[in-house]
Amino acid sequence: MAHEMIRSEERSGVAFVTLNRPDVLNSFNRPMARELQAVLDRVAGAAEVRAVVLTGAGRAFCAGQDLAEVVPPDGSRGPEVAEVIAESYNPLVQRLVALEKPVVCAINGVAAGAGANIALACDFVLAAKSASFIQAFINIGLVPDSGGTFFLPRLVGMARAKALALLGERISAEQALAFGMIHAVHEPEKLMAEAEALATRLAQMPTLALGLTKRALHASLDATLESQLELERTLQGIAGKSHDYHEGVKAFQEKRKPKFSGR
Ligand code: T3D
Repeated sequence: MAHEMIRSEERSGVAFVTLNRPDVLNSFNRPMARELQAVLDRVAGAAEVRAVVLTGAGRAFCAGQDLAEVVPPDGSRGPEVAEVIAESYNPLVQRLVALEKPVVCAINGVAAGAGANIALACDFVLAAKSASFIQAFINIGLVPDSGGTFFLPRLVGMARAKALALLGERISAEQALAFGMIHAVHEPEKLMAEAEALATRLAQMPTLALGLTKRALHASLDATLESQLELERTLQGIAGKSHDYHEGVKAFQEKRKPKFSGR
């Protein structure tokens, strides 16, 4: 695609999306956030894309907001912080959560600030052993954004979430794994192959059911048992009418591997 700050290519049903501002550790300025939003919109509407890998170019995953954009070194006035959140980060996190296709985030280096929290909005986070995570906000006098105050306590518990957000210290990929913040850690040279293998496997699964499962799990975070049971009934009603459900059952009965089309 003709994007500059976001590279995007597709193969075997997987969209590989790369944050591409390596000189500033792939930090987000507003054009890059807009490009990523546009890529996610395209992926959402492309039936042939059945899984996504999100990663960063160069030595970092993402250093969060480009601080030169919001506080220009020449002393000129940058955009309002709340405006940047509304335009850049909230729509990104909402798109990642609402995308009814699995997103594998491959953390190839440091993930700081909004970069760390955008990763947490993905469905699987794989990190290189050399990668690290920092809730960098407090170090510059800000509060965590991009869903950090929502996802962190749910993933790691309140005590660890407070330590991460209030101290702003860097933690290693291994620590993030031990905290239950991420899915797996790999040797740096194997990270992309592992991410591709997982995404390719997901791209051959029943995409509709994966998307509905993702929707149900997210809805459970602020649901009652009653509302969740009702949602499961509704979503199962949709999945039960899918081509892949019929193929799955037929394959089971015929003692063969199912061939899911995503429909
Ligand atoms: O509008 C708003 O502000 C609201 C939005 C908030 C969302 C947020 O994400 S707030 C948090 C913003 N991010 C940070 O505060 C992180 C700042 N960066 C760092 O703390 C460190 O760079 C890292 C821990 C991420 C990595 O450290 P290190 O030692 O590996 O690299 P470095 O030398 O600090 O950085 C390398 C280059 O990238 C350097 O440029 P130079 O000197 O080579 O020309 C550095 O200035 C640049 N860079 C790193 N992070 C950012 C950045 N440039 C702009 N913005 C950045 N966030």
